[in-house]
Amino acid sequence: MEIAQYDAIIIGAGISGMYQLHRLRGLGLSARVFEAGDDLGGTWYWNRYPGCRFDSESYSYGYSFSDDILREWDWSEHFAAQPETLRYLEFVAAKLDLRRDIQFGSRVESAAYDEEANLWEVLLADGRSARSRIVITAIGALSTPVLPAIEGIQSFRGPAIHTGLWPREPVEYAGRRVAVIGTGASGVQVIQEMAKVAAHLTVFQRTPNWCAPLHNSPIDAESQRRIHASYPEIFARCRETFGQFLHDSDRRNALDLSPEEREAVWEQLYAEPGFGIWMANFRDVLVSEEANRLLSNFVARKIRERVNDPALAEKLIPTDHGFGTRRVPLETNYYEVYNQENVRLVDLRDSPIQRITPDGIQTAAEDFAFDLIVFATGFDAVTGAFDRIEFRGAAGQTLKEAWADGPRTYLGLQVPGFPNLFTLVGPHNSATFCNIPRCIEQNVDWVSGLLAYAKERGITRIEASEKAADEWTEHVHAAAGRMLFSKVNSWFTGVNRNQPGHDQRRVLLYAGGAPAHRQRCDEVARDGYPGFLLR
Ligand code: N01
Repeated sequence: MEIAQYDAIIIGAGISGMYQLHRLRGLGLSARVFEAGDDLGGTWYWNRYPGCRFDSESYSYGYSFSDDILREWDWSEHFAAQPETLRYLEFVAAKLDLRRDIQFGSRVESAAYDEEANLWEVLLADGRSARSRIVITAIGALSTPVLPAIEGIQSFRGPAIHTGLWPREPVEYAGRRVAVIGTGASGVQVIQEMAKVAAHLTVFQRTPNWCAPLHNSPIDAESQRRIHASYPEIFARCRETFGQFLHDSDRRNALDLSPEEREAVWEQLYAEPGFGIWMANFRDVLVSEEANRLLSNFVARKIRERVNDPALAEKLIPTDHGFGTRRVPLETNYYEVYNQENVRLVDLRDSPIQRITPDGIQTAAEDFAFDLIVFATGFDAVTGAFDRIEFRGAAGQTLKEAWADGPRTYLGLQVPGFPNLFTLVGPHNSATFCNIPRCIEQNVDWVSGLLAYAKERGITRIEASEKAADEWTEHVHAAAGRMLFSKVNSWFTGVNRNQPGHDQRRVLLYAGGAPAHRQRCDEVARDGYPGFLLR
């Protein structure tokens, strides 16, 4: 059987894979996208749980590269829900005629570099294979769902579904007895949605998170007109902010202001839509324990005001980490849900789950019966999607082995020993800590620039040097070390209590900010790609 060969193979047909395909076509390269799902959309294909929506302003999230796409698409809400985002990505795919180069239902199992041929051999789960000179991973940072390590998990008789593997068919929850395990961003969204109609909703919380109001609203005709007229300013603003959100940090320090002055700012941020309370806050609140404590006290007061039962409010207030040191779930009436008769919080710190039974969940204190269990238990973040594929590099070493002591990359985009392999959304580049399509576009554009440079010069082998990777990795560690989040267990630091070997914190994210990452990448491009061995 003849093995298909392409200039480039892209793994994943989400936001990054779709745009990368478009750019490779523009370079005149043949490309094939292998996508595990039956359709495109990545995150927005898999996470179709009730309540799933943006925490980024819709118009700051869409692709910026095409005036036609911008002109022809109207977002209906300031923070659009998942079905609309998926429709948007389908619209983009149709507009750019992307589907003809995407192969669905094609999970990549391994990719091995053949030094002699200077080609990657990519093997799919169904046994088919293909070859290419270049492999580009577009596999997401939060795409490997993890079920909780709870005894009896397979024994439950009813539907038991992870938020990140939500089926296309409707799941009945109105009038049912529902359990939700997990209170991260996914849990919060699903809880506040299902609580509206479930007969009874029981939330199993192990660690409370600091949540803040989303303040979503429909986009009226006048706002729509203004958004369309100001796309250049919207994207220019995003380019300059730390996480490429519309919210830019306040240059002042909370600790330099009087209590009245900083409280006035916090009141305003808490009342504004989106991530302002996290991203537009004083610049010391995510680096100074004292400033962070003051902000946490402010948000704790808000939670106490919103939850009627004072003892319950205390259970919802984090005590083991400060505001913003884990990803802040944005919410709509999340805290008020706990004032409803049909909702109950089970604090697993008081009574841990012992097992899942055919009828429901058993804690140390009680037996619960359910019709549906929702696992909002998160992902094997950032490196999980890489670990699922066996990447074998030039010296026969696997990527998993190369990253055994933590990821080591150059610019978060390449790894020594893995020539012509590019990681669009992966450890140590800004995309994992970003209004993600903004950083995706940045990374895709940069990789495409490098491939164009190589094509013009007849370069067929691109590999990051050991020295460049050491320096970048050291820089990434130093940037993370300054931030309070690096001292907290969460997916940011790679801690996952459901997975053996994931109990130590690792440096996964680039915390130097998206503008700094772009500047560094642009300098490298301008200077002829120092740090890469080009042949
Ligand atoms: O996952 P998480 P997520 N028993 O890891 C709990 C993005 N996102 O899917 O903290 C009981 O944050 C776990 O408890 P603990 C966003 O970047 C974006 O919610 O480990 N509980 C935690 O509460 C987000 O940060 C959007 O003690 C268990 C929860 O499950 C990222 O995805 C929307 C448990 C997991 O929280 C991940 O969010 C949604 C167990 N055995 C997500 N195991 C938007 O943009 C785990 N937990 C809108």
